[in-house]
Amino acid sequence: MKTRITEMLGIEYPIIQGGMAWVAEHHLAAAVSEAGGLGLIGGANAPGEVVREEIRKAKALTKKPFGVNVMLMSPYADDVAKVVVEEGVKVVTTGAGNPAKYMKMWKEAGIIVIPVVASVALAKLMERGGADAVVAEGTESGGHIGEATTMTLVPQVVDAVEKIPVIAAGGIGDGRGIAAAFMLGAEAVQMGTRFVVAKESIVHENYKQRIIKAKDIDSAVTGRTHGHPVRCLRNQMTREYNRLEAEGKSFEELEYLTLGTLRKAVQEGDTTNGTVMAGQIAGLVTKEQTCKEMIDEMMEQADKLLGGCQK
Ligand code: TUI
Repeated sequence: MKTRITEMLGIEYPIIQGGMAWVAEHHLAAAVSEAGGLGLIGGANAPGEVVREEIRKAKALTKKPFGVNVMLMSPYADDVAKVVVEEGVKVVTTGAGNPAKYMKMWKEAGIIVIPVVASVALAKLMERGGADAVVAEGTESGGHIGEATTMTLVPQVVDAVEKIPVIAAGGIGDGRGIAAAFMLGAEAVQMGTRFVVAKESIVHENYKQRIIKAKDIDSAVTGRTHGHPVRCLRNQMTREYNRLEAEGKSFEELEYLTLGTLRKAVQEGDTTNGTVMAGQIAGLVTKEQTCKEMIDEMMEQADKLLGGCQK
């Protein structure tokens, strides 16, 4: 399935792994790239030197292309932005903000820049600023989210940009989701939740099992009232957060409640008091597989569905 995205990135399949904080480290990124997709290392809130080490470890595991996600709300975003240039990273995606101030440096270094956007306005701004593609991420996604759904956002972004290809994200977990994204005009997908449970993923087994056991209605959003909505699976933490949020507690007090809770869930397996970030598609994810098994299975399914449309 050749698209402008597979050609631009030099990958076999139009599947990009999300740059998930604490989850998207070198083992997962290398496994997705080895399986023919594009693996990403998530810069998240990590210092530049930690990200540099991750990049070097991924290079040791795969000769195929992989990328780095720069989380723009990170206090270390400036450092990580420089590290990707110094390490010769081929592809950079950005999240949770506007990457305009790094664009010139990245383009001069020959980096393929793909901002994640949650609105048409930012997509257009990014194209004018020199982005090579955009990821249009719907509110079904895990983690930090925008308002529009994938179904509504993707075709509007496809129509709004003039030249660059669009990657769909949010709520995609199998070949049907990939085929649907292509029907909306996307030329690749970005997926996070399904890859969290990959055999190569280093997240705690409790976290994987929480996703595997999740039902359709298990998704919750914290922080809406303060303009920093984060989607995760509901548990004691989200109930407590939403209770305090309804009481009108300040953003600072609520943030304190969630400090370090993603790490607690991912590394220590505390899925009761930790933050179990995952997208709404968690209910569809039912088994642990290798990244290659996942990608082969999804591409076969998508190919069958799209076969009749491509002729
Ligand atoms: O970035 C994400 N997802 C994330 S980042 C993250 S780390 C975090 N941890 C705790 C609390 C908050 C963040 C977890 N998940 N997705 C990409 C994304 N970007 N979704 C939405 C946006 C976005 C939103 C607003 C991009 C730009 C924007 O405004 C741009 C502007 O003009 O500032």
